[in-house]
Amino acid sequence: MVDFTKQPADKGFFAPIRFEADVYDCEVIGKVPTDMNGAFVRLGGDWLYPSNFKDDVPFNSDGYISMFRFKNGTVDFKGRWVKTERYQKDLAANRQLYGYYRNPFTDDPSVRDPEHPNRRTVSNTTPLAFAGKLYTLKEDGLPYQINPKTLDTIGTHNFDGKWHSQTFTAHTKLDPVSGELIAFGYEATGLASDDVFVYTLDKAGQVVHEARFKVPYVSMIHDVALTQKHVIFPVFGYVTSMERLKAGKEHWVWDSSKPMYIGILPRGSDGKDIRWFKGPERCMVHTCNARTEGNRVILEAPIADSNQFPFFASIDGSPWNPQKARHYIRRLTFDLSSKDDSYKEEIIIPNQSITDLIRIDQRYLSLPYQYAYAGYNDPNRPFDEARAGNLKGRVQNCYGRFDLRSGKIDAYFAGDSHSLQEPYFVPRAKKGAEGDGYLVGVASNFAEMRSELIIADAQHLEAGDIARVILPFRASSQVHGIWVDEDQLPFA
Ligand code: V55
Ligand code: FE
Repeated sequence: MVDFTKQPADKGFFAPIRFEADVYDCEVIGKVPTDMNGAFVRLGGDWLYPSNFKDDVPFNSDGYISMFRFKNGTVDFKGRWVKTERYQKDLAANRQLYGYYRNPFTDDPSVRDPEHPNRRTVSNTTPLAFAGKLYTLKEDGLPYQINPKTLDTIGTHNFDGKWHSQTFTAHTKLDPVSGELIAFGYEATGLASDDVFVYTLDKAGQVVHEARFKVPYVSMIHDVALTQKHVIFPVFGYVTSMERLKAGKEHWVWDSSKPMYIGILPRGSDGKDIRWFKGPERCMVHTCNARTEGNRVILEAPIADSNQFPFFASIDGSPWNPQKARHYIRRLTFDLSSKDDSYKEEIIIPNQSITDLIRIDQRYLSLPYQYAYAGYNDPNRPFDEARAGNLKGRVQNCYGRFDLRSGKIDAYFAGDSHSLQEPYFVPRAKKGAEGDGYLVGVASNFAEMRSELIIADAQHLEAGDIARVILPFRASSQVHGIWVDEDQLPFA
């Protein structure tokens, strides 16, 4: 029997949905472009059983994968839990056997295994389609392979034993020039370990290169950035230790005394020549894009001044500061010919804070580019406050296309009772000018208590959407979503 009254935060639009779904030929408002063939695949969490801890974090909920499958102007929807080892054990026991997010010491003795923390992953963060296979990713475990036709879970994947890290990041980087995938794992040799292993996988999905290095301090390396020459690793304020884990605490705590370190690893290096730059307290969970120009490495990212997550506590007990949690798109410039370890920071879009769920035209990853896409809230747009419930204060009512050269913003407004999840840029064709394509993303319609997939012309956001795919229910909430072309996966 399940008792969700223990989780006061998970109500309204954030309550678990608790069912698996199939909707054939979804209702559509407008017209779905017939040149969109493939799927928008989303991953997030939906608690099978609630956490045993009131102060646990949402990142600990069971992985749930869903997809909007596009074929010749029609869309089918499918949603399935990721049937992890943990999901199966919980379901067999009819209760939550696992404890806090990333703390195996708080697990039930029947499953407690701190030597193999990756076996308790919920696999709830990002879908990955690579070399003809579909995976779900979470940074504390190995990928789970998923059947792209049925969304059934196949099992964990270790790349023929060549993936030596215990963990696999949620944010891989596909080089659009070489077709290689750069991926890594941190806490690679065990809980709170300072080892990072970095891998290159070729187009066929084979591991072809490994690099290893140690971090200045153990931190959440959620995302990296890729250039044609370098991989960039941010290390900042979220800290952990074996002591705090053994004491039964949450994995991460924010330490504002920690400088941000940025590690720049030459691609192809074995890890020994990683170079660390150092700056003031910052929070950079996600990156936007980066490039190497001669001796300079240039990185753009949504960056906050301090702890961006209200649910991770401060090490000194100070309250969460919402002002310092706001993200602005900033540019960091690193001079590889300099002798010191400092870098330059500029805010390039100073008049609009955004969510850190930022996207680009992936065909321009690691290359010079112009546009970024992200959700944000414009308080000057009409807002149906009476119906917003617990979405109030966290509504994102716009998608913006941010021109990083001119600072100009082209905005899509979703409506007075809609909050937008992370967008994704879908190019119109395999090759083409940057930004020519569609922007897609799921809106939570809190007036109707249903989810809607928005499809807009990415070059004319202000014009409104081309189509909305309507679900007759709330879809489980998303962390990240990706567009997958028809020919990338065996959907049939
Ligand atoms: C993030 C999300 C996670 C996680 C670590 O958004 C970082 C950042 C959904 O899980 O485990
Ligand atoms: Fe992420």
